[in-house]
This record gives sequence, structure tokens and C-alpha cells, in this order.
Amino acid sequence: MKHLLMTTTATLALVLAAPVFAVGAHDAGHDKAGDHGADHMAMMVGQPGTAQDVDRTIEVAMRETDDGRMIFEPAMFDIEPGETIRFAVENRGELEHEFAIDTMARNVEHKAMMAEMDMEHDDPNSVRLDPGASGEVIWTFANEGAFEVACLIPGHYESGMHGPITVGHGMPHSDGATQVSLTYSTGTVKKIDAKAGKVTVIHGPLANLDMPAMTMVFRADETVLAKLAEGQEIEFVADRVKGKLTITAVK
Ligand SMILES: [Cu+2]
Repeated sequence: MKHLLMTTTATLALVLAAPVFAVGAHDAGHDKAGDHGADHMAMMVGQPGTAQDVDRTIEVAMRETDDGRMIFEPAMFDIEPGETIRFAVENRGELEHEFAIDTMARNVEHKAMMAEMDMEHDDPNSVRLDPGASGEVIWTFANEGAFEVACLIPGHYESGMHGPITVGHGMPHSDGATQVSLTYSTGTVKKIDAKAGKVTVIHGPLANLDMPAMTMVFRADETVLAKLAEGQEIEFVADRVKGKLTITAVK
């Protein structure tokens, strides 16, 4: 059922209002009491992915350094909106470490909880590994935004175990930090003007912008334009960026 949330029908609108996970498709049978992992099914940072959906594998090492720091290698991740990543994580250190992805705010919150009690996580957005052990997290980054990988074992974050995860431009579509809208619309590319950074699309309704089906010219950056060809049928996210209609993401 959860996967249906991210299917690509024209009218599907997914609006996540932080920190409330409003999608309403949480595991109905999931016991929420005392389980802070229950709301991980649809979070700002995305949702659990499946092996069949993996677009890319990123190998990550966790270890201590000779000068007393603790690190992720690599410690920065650039991800395209909609990408499903398999993080193949290996603990090459002498201590237990954790690889957890979330918003910075939620990592901070989580870290405070772990400072009070060293809890074991069994959440799909994290993996905790003994020295020498390997594991994986498969995650679909549905939303543009700035997120974070962190080890939330007390003291480890402060020792360096955190790093940015940038999805798309690293900015939510909406201006406020409180809301991310991710609404895919469908259309057919009519014309591309790469020089001007414009693309003409015969599109269906743009639900998030409250616009009916028609043909319009959108702005698009090189990353988006590179994915487009004239005549192509696309699923895309349209939004107003600095007052201009812009295609911010393409599936
Ligand atoms: Cu650690």
C-alpha cells in the first residue's frame, strides 16, 4: 500500500506538513506507543525503498580516525529527487556505529533521546553495526531538501559523525521550511529552448498550483532540461520559483 503513495498518476498530490506526517497511510497495525519509529513510513526525508527500486548503490564506511574523530566516508551525499539509494554501510572502526538518515531537526531530537537511554533502533532509515559488520539502508528520497546522515550513539555526532544529504537543490519547493509539496503532474514536451532555459509542455492539471490542463512555458535548469526531449511524455513537478513557473523535478 505504501508504495502506491508514490505512484505517478496525474492527480496524485503528496503534501507533507512537518512535523506531522499527514499522508495517512501509516501501517495501521503498527503499535505507536513507545515506538518512535512508527512514523518513519512517510517522512520528510522520504520512505523505505525496495531492492527492485534501487537506482544507485553508495558504499559508506564508518570508523574512528587516529586523531580521535569519528567519520562517515563519504560524508556528503548528493541525491536526485525520487532516487532510491542503497547505502551499503560497513563499520571499519573499533566501536559500534550507526548510520541514520533524517532531517537535522529529527536527528537532534533523536540524539537527545539516545543521550537519555541508549536505545536500539530497528527503523528502516537506520542501521546500527558492530565493529567489522556490514549492513544496508535502502531509501527513496522523495522530497527535495537538506537532510543529514548521523550516528546518534552518544558522543559520536559531536565527534564528527554527521554529514549533509542534499536532495535536488537542497531546498524544499515551498518557501517556508515547514512544508514540502511534491506533486507530480503529467505532460508532453512540446518544445525545448535550452539556451533560454525554457520548456513548453502540454500538461494535465497542475494540482498543487491549482491550474487546469493547458500548454505552458516553464523555466527549467540544465539538470532538468537534460532529462527532456521534444515529444517525450513526462511526469514532473511544477512550482513557482521566484514568481516563475518552473519544472523543479522530472521522474
Ligand atoms: Cu558512531
